[in-house]
Amino acid sequence: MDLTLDSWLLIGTVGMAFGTVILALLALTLRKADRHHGTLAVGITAVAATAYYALTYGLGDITVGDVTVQSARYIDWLVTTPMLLLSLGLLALPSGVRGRSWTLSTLVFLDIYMVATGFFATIADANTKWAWYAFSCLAFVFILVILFGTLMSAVKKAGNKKLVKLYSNLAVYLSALWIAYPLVWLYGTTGQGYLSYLDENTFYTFLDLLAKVGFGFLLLWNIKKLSLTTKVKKGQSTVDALMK
Ligand code: RET
Repeated sequence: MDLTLDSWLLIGTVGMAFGTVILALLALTLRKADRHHGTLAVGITAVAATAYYALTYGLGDITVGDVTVQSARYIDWLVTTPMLLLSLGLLALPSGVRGRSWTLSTLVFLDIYMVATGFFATIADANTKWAWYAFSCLAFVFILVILFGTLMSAVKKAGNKKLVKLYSNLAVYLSALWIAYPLVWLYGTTGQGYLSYLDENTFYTFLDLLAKVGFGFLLLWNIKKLSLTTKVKKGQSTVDALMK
C-alpha cells in the first residue's frame, strides 16, 4: 500500500500524540525522585506531535531553489534532540551531575550546533552546502565521542552492572537511529536526490517515532523495572541507588 505524504505526516502526528499519552501514564507510575525522566520523555513527544501537526499542513515549509525545506522539522530537532541527549546523559551522571556538568553542557551545545548547521546545509546553495554538512557531521562525531567515551567511562566507574547495561543499551539504540539521519539527508532531496521527497518523509517519520516514543518507552520501562528490583532509599532516585 502506497501512502501519501499527508498520510505519513498524519501517522507522525497521531503516533507522537498517542506516544505522549502512553509515556505520561507510565511516568505517573514512577517514584517521585524518578519523575524527571518522565518529564523529559513526555515533553519530547509532545513537542514532536505539535511539530508533525504543523508539518501535515505544510506550516513552515519554505521553497529554496527546487527543494522544499520543512523548517518545522529542524525546529523540532533543535528542541528535542538536546532533551534526548540529556535524558541519556542523566543516566550516566546522576548526583555527580554538578561536578561533571560540563559534559552535559557540551553535549547540548554540540547538538544545537549540529542541527543549526544542518539547517544551513539544507538552505545553502551548492557552493557552501557541503561545508555546512561537514560542520554538522563533525559536531555529531563529537557527540558520539562523548556518549561512548566520556559518559561511558563515567557510568562504568560509578554505576553498578545494571546501570552500565541500561546506559550502554540505550546509547547504542540512540546512536544506531541517529546515524540514519545524515544518511537520509544525504540521499534525499536535500543532498544527492536519490530518494524522493515522499521516501525521505517516510524514513524521517519512522526514525522519529523510534527515536522518541521508542527511546522514551525503553527508558521509562527500564527505570520502572529497576526501581522495583533495587533497594532505593526514601527520596533517592533509582539511578542514584544504582551507583556504587
Ligand atoms: C542533519 C544533516 C546534516 C548532518 C547531520 C544531521 C543530523 C541530524 C540528526 C538528527 C536527529 C534527529 C532526531 C530526531 C528525533 O525525533 C541535520 C540531518 C549530522 C542526528 C533524533
